[in-house]
Amino acid sequence: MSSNLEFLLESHNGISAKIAEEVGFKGLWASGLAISAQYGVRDSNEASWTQVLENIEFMSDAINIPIMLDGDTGYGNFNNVRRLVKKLEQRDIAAVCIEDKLYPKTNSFIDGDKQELADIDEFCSRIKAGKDAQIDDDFSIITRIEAFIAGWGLSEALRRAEAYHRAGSDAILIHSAKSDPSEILAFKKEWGNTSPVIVVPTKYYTTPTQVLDEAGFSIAIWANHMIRSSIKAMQESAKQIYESSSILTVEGEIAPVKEVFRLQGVSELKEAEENYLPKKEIATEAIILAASRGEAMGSLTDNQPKAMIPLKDKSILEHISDTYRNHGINKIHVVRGYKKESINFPELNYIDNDDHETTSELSSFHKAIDQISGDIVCSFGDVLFKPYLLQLLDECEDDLVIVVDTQWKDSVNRDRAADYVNCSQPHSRANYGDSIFLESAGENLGEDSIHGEWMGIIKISSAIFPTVRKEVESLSKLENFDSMKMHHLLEHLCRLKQPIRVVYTTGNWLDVDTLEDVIRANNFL
Ligand code: SPV
Ligand code: MG
Repeated sequence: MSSNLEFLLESHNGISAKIAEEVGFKGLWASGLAISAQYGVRDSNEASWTQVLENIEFMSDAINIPIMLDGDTGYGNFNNVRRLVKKLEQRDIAAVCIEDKLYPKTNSFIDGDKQELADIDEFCSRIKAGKDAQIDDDFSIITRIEAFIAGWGLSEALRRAEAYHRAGSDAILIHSAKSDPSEILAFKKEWGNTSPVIVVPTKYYTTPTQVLDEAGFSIAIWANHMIRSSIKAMQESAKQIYESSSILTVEGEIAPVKEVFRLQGVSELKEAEENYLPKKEIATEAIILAASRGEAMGSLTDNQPKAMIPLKDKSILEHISDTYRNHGINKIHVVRGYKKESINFPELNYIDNDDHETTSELSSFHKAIDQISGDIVCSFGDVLFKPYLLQLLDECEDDLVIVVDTQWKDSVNRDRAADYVNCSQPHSRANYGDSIFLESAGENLGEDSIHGEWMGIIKISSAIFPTVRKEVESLSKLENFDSMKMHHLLEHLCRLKQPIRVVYTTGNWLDVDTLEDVIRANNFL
């Protein structure tokens, strides 16, 4: 097939424009029908022309390919068209198509044969005024001939095409409501190459595209397929959610929230924030416990600890320290142990646990708090989490705060050692604003008493810090200290009636323990 024929896809708002651009369309048709429909109104100029302008401005901002606006009849006479052209150029719109009917228009597929056509001379005045108004030579005015739609024949269509061409029209859109292409082919045969001809095969959709190409048409417009596909998808989801009173079954069938963010360009905003926003000065320091090897990772940890395993473009440890830094925590201490020489980023502070082979988490923490005394947030070198969790900690004034995932039942840690917690109230019974405190923590809590899984993130204020240090000191005297984990400290503090505030949340973190987790982490980031 020769490649003369180009295609425009209908779009009706910023996100549909973006999607069309991403799949490869070189240009878009901002359909009047679809824009009206997404506003929930009829294609009868019920949406005002400024509402259309506002909509198309969002589309234009979202993409870099040209847009042809379906400008209906031009929203009035010559004066309205010239003002429209001016406003479209200001919004970087490449072309407008105006049809030879009267304002307010009706969609061509609703009793088209009863529709009144514009007087030819009057319509030509709209074309001329539009062409005179444009500043950019590349702006195009397409004239749409509705003669076939309104029940007139080929000679009327040609008579109009001649007149519009003489008035300055850049291309003709020849419309037809027939289910075969006979009308548009007959027109093209007579019109030849006098000016480019555009078609809208909505009704004669069974016509092979090759036929349109061979006939010499310049552009085929797929005029309403984005709005129609989204209507069907929304109807199916709405029905399913309504009938099941749940969102569980649709979850796998709809775009993930992450995809919404991607289409909105959230990552660009994150970068811009880095560039423009003043860096927050936060006194809090971070401790990352990263001394262990991570045996479950196999040969990936032969020469480096788990925290140094690369995920996407950087190591787990760099992802974690970036999360802290992006939150304004710049003083970051890393407790190293296994293959400590492989961790040497200059911007991080290091504390070594040279007994890493015979000791556990609490021993690493002990070594760290010997050297620090301020407000801290502590987390593990294999736990990725979203910055939002640090925000949750900030919002809590309490001296000791932990973040707990309520979705412990679905956790990938289900068959592994996980830090379960029992709290003063389960999430399900807590009211907004209730303060919830830790009652007990451990790997072996009974199912009935588990209220969530601790993500390993704890905030310790400078006010409580001396107490915590004293308690870690006293635990360090115990025979089994070397095998103690952080949850033993939590449990110990609970027994001492030291309030540990619990912040419940759902997801937004990932414990990277196994090779499958590495794959999960790639999606998480
Ligand atoms: C539109 O998409 O709004 C059009 C094409 O004008 S049609 O609906 O076929 O008239
Ligand atoms: Mg239209």
